Amino acid sequence: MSPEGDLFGAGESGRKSPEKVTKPVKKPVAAARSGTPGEADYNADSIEVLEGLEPVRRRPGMYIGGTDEAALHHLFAEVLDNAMDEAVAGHATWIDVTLEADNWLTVIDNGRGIPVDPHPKFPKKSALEVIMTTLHAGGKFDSGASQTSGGLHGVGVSVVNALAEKLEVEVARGQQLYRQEFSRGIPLGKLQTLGKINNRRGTKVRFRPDEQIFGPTAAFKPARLFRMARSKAYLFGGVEIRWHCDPAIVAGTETPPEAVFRFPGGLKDYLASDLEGKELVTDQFFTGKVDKPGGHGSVEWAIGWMAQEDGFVHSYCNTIPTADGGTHEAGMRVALLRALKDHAERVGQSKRAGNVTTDDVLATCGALISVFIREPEFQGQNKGRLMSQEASRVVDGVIRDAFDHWLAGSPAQAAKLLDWVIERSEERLRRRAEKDVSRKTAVRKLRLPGKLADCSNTSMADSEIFIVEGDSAGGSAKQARDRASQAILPLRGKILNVASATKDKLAANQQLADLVQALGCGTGKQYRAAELRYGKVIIMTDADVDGAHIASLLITFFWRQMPELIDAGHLYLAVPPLYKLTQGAKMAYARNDAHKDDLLKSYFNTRGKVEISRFKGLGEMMAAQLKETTMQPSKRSLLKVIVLADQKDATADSVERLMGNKPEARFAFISENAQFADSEVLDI
Ligand code: 0R9
Repeated sequence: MSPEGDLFGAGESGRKSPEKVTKPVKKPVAAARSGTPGEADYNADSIEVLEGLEPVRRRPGMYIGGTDEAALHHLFAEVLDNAMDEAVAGHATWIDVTLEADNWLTVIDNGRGIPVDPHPKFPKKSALEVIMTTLHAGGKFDSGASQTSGGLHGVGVSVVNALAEKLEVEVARGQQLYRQEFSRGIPLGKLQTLGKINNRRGTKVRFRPDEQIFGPTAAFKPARLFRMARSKAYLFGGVEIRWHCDPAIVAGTETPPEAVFRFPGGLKDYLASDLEGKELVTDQFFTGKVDKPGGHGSVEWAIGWMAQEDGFVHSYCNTIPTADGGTHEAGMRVALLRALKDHAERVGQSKRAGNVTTDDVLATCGALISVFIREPEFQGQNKGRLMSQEASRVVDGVIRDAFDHWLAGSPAQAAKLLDWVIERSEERLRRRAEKDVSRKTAVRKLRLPGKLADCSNTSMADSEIFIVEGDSAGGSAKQARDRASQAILPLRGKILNVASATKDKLAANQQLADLVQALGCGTGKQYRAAELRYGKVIIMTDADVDGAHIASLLITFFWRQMPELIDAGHLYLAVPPLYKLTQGAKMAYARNDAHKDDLLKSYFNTRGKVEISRFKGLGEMMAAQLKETTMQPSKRSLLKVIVLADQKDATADSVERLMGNKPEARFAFISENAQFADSEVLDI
């Protein structure tokens, strides 16, 4: 490469960099070799280097987080960050990025140039060679200007060198042009002095990632490089980044082959491009930039509240994305919340704003925050969290003051924002309350008996439960029901007669325990009306004597254990048919013999033959029949079980006599009432 070549030609069209801090260059190291040595041409130094960078090649994941696409692009981030450091320190004004077709990537800056003086510790080597071949070497020579501590949070450019099949560095410094080449971290020769140059300075790094590490198909993605380069320009308004890409690679894509990124508006421009076309809560963004006195760092931010979208916070330290947030983000969150609450107090809204949290403030806001600090400390898996405590304090102070001013300066905007955030907090509380209810419901559902086929409605008013006897009736009822509003609880076998059972027997009875659990309202003194899960509790038994017996046992249970449930009018009896009557196209159901006789006389033609079939039980009915005759609210009849207020004692007495554990009382009752009894009819 000739010193008059185009190496830094790109810079001529750019702005001149300030020369203020350029150090006097010591005698350049003379080129030691004329040719380019092959890989096997190791000398003692190269073996030393190999040992130094060998861990990187052996375990790249430890240094760049893997060997995938993200890791590959980390190489670019590292080189770009070094160039950015030089720009942020005020020594470079432009950076040039070029992607070639065969995966060669070049980054050039117009900074001071990497120092080429002999290294104090290894006087035989230049500083440049040492930083290219020694892990974590950057800091040792760094005059302190480097703020990022290396793009990959300290791993340094030597890692890129170790993982590059080939890497070339050119430095223009002190009117001389220098060059050195490396392969897989090993110098292919000494630093060469190529000759004199005028009015140019800076560093160029050109490299091709090693296929041995990243695989033969790994290739830089132009769109990703483009985005990374553009975002750096947004983060530091004082730099111009020029993008070039072989047109063949981006043909047919949205990535242009050439672009210039220069955003003096900094984060404000960045946010404007991010939120382009989105509906905003306030017309203006809340933005600002404050340099700490004495050049000790700076804070820049841009925040906009969106009306429809979920929010995001993107934070950066020294232009490096801090994906896991950290102290700067924490400072911003606290500042926004406190300033907004202070404002709420000033405008007499402190009560409404009482429950507002940082999450409410940030829920729909797009926020960018960027800090520049010396010697930042990072933590986390990928060192993506800023830990420097100072950042939290500084950001909190700076943003709180500025937000106070912003809110006070435009009351209309502040009112809109405050309303918006308060609504978010109210909505959050509402959602939490709903979640609590559904969690409680879910917990209760878990405790429901296994054989209950519950309905999906959760409100008592919109749901009813059918207590049916036997699995086969339960099966028909499940098919016939409306799943949303009708639950089915099948009970198997005879129900315990609670009027004659001991307390122990009652407590041990699984059927009744299931029933109590399904209803959810407890029994006896523990009865809680508000917890009853169904508005109608419907006993549905066969329309025969056995069915009537079971119904009476269940009613007895409710009378003894949940009298309030009867008093409140929740207990019903279903009225299933006993007969089906057909005459030609005419059809009717009769619930008992008397009803059947009535229908025969009044509904059917008395001269014709009427077919009468008797249902053996609910389980034998087709689901559609059961639905139509007994369960469907619009067609069915229900009998409400009531106890007249003035007959409570008489009822208690009758239940005791009929159902109690004194057979002689029952016998007497039957003898007295036998004349009125109709064995097939249950009239309640
Ligand atoms: C194209 C990508 N650019 C770079 O990698 C790059 C590194 C770099 C640099 C310095 C200047 N420009 C750079 N570009 C530099 C110079 C001086 C002091 N610190 C930094 C100086 O002139 O005194 N360096 C980054 C690390 C080092 N230089 C060092 F460790 F070698 F000092």
